[in-house]
Amino acid sequence: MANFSKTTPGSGGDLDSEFHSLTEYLMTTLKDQELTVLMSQMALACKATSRACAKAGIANLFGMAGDQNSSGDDQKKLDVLSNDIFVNALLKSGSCCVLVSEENEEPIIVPEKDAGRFCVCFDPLDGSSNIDCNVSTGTIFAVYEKKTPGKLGSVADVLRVGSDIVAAGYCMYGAATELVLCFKGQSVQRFALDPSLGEFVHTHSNVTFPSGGGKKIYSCNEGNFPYWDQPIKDAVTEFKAKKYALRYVGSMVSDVHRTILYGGVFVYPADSKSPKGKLRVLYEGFPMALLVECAGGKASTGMFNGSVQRMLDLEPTHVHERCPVILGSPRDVDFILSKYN
Ligand code: AHM
Ligand code: MG
Repeated sequence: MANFSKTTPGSGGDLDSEFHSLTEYLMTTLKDQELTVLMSQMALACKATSRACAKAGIANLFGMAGDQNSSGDDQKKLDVLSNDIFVNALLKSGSCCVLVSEENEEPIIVPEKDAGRFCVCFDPLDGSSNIDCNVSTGTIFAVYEKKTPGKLGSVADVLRVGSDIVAAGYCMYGAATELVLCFKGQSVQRFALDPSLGEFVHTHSNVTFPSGGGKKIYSCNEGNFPYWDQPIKDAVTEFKAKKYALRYVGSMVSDVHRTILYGGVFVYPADSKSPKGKLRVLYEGFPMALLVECAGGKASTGMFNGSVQRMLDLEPTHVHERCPVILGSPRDVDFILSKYN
């Protein structure tokens, strides 16, 4: 059996005779058939979405679909297609009872005959503003185990603290397609899609933030500076004085991926225009917070509803609720939070 606790070199090239796949990882480490099937279907949907993004130009998939999503944002063709891909794959898995998607106003309650133990909250294609100009986008997801009695799931199964999440991950559709995963109590793992094999190949174990905080990078939409509270303004002003670099893709998956690998901090704070911030708790804030914490980082809301809170301690009351996000290396998150003292 492969030892997934050690860092393995990138593999899966045409001449390699030994590599470890996501399928092997799931089957040998999870010991839970229903969760394995769920994650396999999730990976299949990521591959199909990756293919759709790669072919968008030639398949006429750029542009608007002509409708709006749960938050009133205009939907793009790829938003709609990727949502259909994930909903269909997860419904067919037989392991889900509730699905919450950014693209669906109401949670999908899976009929009893097809229902399983898990609830999945996901943003099928995050970073919509980047779709048409071919900048990286991504899928973000969190998995909960059903807690209410009976086979039929309910919204109460997903409106709970983030620390109840049993698995979280994101798939980045960039120069390469990468899947980054974390199961509760386990370390963060990276897989890259080998298109010629059609399989996610294991590339890195025990992904952690660089020691000491890593590169000095802050990542935020600084155009919102005038609307931030004073502690966030002070922190960003000091980052500049300390010669931090500003890096901001505008796709949460890319910005968080870089933050975990290189270090620094990603911030989407509350502001006077959006007092709850922009990003959604269930399928943006929570899964990223779990991954960041599992990688040795910190995730906070900053000042929110009167106190500075660990993000995973929030208890949302609505499936599309938003929260401010401050996540990254302890060095930089603690520095920002110290401004609230
Ligand atoms: P979306 O779900 O509509 O794509 O919005 C979420 C995205 C995140 O990926 C990103 O961090 C943020 O919105 C960027 O927002 P802004 O354009 O305000 O900087
Ligand atoms: Mg989104």
